Amino acid sequence: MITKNVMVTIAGRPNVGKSTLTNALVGEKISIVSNKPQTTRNRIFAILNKDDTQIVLTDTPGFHRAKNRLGDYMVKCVEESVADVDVIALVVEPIPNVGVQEEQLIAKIKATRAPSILVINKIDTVEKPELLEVIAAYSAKHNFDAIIPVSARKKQGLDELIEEMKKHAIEGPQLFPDDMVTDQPERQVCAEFIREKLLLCLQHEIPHGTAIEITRFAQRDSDDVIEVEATIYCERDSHKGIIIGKKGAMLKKIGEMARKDMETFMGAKVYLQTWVKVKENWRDSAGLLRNFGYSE
Ligand SMILES: Nc1nc2c(ncn2[C@@H]2O[C@H](COP(=O)(O)OP(=O)(O)O)[C@@H](O)[C@H]2O)c(=O)[nH]1
Ligand SMILES: [Mg+2]
Repeated sequence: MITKNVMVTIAGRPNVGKSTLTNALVGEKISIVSNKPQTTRNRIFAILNKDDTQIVLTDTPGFHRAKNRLGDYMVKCVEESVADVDVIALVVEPIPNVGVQEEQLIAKIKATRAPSILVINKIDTVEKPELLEVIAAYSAKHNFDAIIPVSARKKQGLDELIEEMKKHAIEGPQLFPDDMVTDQPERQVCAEFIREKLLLCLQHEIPHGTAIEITRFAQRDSDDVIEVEATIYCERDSHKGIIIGKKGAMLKKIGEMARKDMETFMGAKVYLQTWVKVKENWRDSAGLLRNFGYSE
């Protein structure tokens, strides 16, 4: 029986592993991951129930300077998520000096006076003495309620982190139903899987200039297969050619990988069809941003 809840914002610079950690904590892939900054565009709720407590994690786009309307929206998502939370989990690299972005986030944490957990991620990449230096460097900057070293990738330290989050839970209603792992609709998660594969397969600015629109999302009556039709928007004709690839090879590869993730997420077979279209400057068009789900 759920009798308590806690809202936790996962904060941190791009690429520290916020989305990987969110997925590892929930045990399902909800938030897409890549080695490129600004992978996450929306605020995403991830929900996990542990004993009597519902933990609602907020994965956010990393904090950055907005260069266009899409950027404005992403920054707003971060600011709003820091405004109304019970606990802030600051995720950092296992590097023993506190970077400028971390300094800024720590200043925000101090300003909100919210309880804070320092999560030192990627401990699979360092030795113990180095980790101790990281702990010392951050302890000197802020009196964190707890410091938890983890490896989101290797799933180490997660139970300790969950226990720490639970300590901040308050008596209250169950906010989301038992079987709900995210507030994102399935079609949105599916769109994100395609974007993740674009980030994985394509270089430089191309994936950052893409957006996905799911134009059909329906379960077939005859065999329960879910039919998904998606249009990938990009900013230039030359990008379109690259996304499609020689004889359609790239688009096929992207589609196959995305389909597998969709099938795992929804527990059903998926029939995916994809198209590529050019829409210049969509990142600065309020109307198009709304179409792609990047608005309140
Ligand atoms: N070695 C290692 N890499 C990790 C770990 N967690 C995340 N990563 C990698 O760091 C990169 C950024 O991860 P992501 O979750 O997208 O970061 P975000 O931008 O903070 O959401 C990806 O290439 C991940 O595979 C970890 O615990 N160990
Ligand atoms: Mg992310």
